[in-house]
Amino acid sequence: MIRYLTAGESHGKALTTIVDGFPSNLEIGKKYIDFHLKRRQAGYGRGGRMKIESDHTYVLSGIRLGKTLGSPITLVIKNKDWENWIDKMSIEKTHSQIEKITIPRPGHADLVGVTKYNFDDIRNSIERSSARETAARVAACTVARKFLEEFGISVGSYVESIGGVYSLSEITKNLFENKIRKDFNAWDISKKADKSQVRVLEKADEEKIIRKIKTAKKKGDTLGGTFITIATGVPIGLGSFMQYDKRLDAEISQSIMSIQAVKGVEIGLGFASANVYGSKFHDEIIIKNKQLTRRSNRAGGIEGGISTGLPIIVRGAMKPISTLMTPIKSVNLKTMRPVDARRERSDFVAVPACAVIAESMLAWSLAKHFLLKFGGDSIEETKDNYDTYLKKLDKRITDNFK
Ligand code: EPS
Repeated sequence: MIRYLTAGESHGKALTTIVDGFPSNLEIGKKYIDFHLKRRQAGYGRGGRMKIESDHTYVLSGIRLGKTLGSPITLVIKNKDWENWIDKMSIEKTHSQIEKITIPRPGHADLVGVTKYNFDDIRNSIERSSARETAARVAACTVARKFLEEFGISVGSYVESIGGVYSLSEITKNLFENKIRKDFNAWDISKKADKSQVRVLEKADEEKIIRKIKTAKKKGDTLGGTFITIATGVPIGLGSFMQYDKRLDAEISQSIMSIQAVKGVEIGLGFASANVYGSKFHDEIIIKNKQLTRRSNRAGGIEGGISTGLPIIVRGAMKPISTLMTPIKSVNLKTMRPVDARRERSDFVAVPACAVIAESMLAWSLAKHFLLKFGGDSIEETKDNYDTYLKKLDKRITDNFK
């Protein structure tokens, strides 16, 4: 069983993650992890913080001579901005006058955090609830991504809309209709999206979306959006219907929903499926090139909590960032009087980054189920287990139903 924890405050000295349970001999290096960390930092609409940080990892354990040891992998990402926060984030009591934050931002974890944890300073809530934590997640999940690559499984993502302005790509339609090339690779989609400042696939739509973000910025407002994350090369059989918590769709939904500011997740055509006849939704089972397959993939690659062997398609919705430069109303907890919510340096839009985080989280969920099914102590043993499964797969149905 793989697992990871993250630790660290947004303006603390560093973010840390311990990744546990991956087999030995997986080839991975700092460069590969840093590459994906950099992708998380990009995107038009981010705030001043991303100009300060240049996220990269310090590997403290678990990797030797370019390969995993099977031991816990410790990754540290320093917060450069900490230098500017040494007093405010002091571990020891300090004699400096530290301003307490008393005005919560609607939509952020400020009010629930101080209520739940009995704080007298909203800063104590802000620090850990901040999406800065996702840098550590991306680092951890990049180990999972590399692991999946060894088995021909890749993940990718793109932005579908920001602030209601859509970039509708043929690719989305073709994915749901199972009309994609056999050698289609989810990572190729990400590579294409990464070329756009807002991570859309249609270059022509980029301008419209940037204009919308500029308008939001001018108004001191923020925007959210939707993104799609995909995995290809996933074999049939990951997940299970035997128990509620073994369902692959449940696992994936939780991991996407756990990303800060995500408010909606759907697998396949999700919500749209509720509005159509069954005959217009379900993926017909057909034989193509002597193999069982589906006419469409509206289920998004999962039926009965188990992967079908078609691409996994997940759509996520991110709410607008809750820190507004033209704030909405709140209450000063010190005076209990109505006031404007507090301004805090933040992003205006972070949907492009959120898509990268979601693709990383998807990689983690898939690696977890892959290892539950095929896990060995070394990568070689895991490959043997997987190869045996694949070899017998086609014969299973034909033999059983003879
Ligand atoms: C950050 C995500 C956002 C940024 C943060 C860095 O976090 P939050 O959820 O708190 O808005 O705004 O930067 C800051 C906290 C800051 O001081 O600018 C990230 O993804 O790294």
